[in-house]
Amino acid sequence: MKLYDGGRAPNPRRVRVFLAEKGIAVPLEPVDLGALAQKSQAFSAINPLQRVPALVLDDGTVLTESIAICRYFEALHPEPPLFGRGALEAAVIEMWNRRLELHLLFPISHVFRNSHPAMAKMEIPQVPAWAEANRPRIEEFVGIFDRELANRPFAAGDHYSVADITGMIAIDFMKPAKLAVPEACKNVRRWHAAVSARPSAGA
Ligand SMILES: N[C@@H](CCC(=O)N[C@@H](CS)C(=O)NCC(=O)O)C(=O)O
Repeated sequence: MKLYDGGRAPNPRRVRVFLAEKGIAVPLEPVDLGALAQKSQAFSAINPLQRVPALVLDDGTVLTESIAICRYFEALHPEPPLFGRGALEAAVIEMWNRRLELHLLFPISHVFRNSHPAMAKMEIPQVPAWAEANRPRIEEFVGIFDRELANRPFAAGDHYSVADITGMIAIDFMKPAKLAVPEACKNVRRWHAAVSARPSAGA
């Protein structure tokens, strides 16, 4: 088994943090995104979408999509449960993970990819207006998330879950995108500090 990794990029980090929470060690194969190694012939043969992470199993099966990879490891190593226990908890975690992906991580990624000069070689064409269109959406969602976190310690309830991983990495990704959590969003700041203090956050 080999995990094709992308260093500081957010999606590969989601999988590394998930593995660290589970205490699972998987051999990593770095893919140098700065050098556009994801677009090489060799890596395109592994993932024609030219994106990381990608997990190659011993029988040659290739899994891509961060959450699909995390679900694979969750099924093999159910403890600690990061996708929830029972129908309701699992659904609430799924809901918050999707919300944090669709309304936070992806819009931040759109801002970064469409406004940062270093991304011009990856995001073709860069559309600065799309970066601008996403800025207010991010601020609106962070406000909604802040109100939710007034009543619970973690993104989806009383327990740390994959939704916290997606959320933490999204907030961390605000820095290179030159975005910030508003001062007034004290609950998001408190939650982010708490999840970032976990040893897995350094993965
Ligand atoms: N939906 C995919 C997204 C994967 C993705 O976009 N990965 C980025 C790094 S965070 C990438 O490989 N980018 C390379 C490129 O855009 O050329 C997932 O969840 O894993």
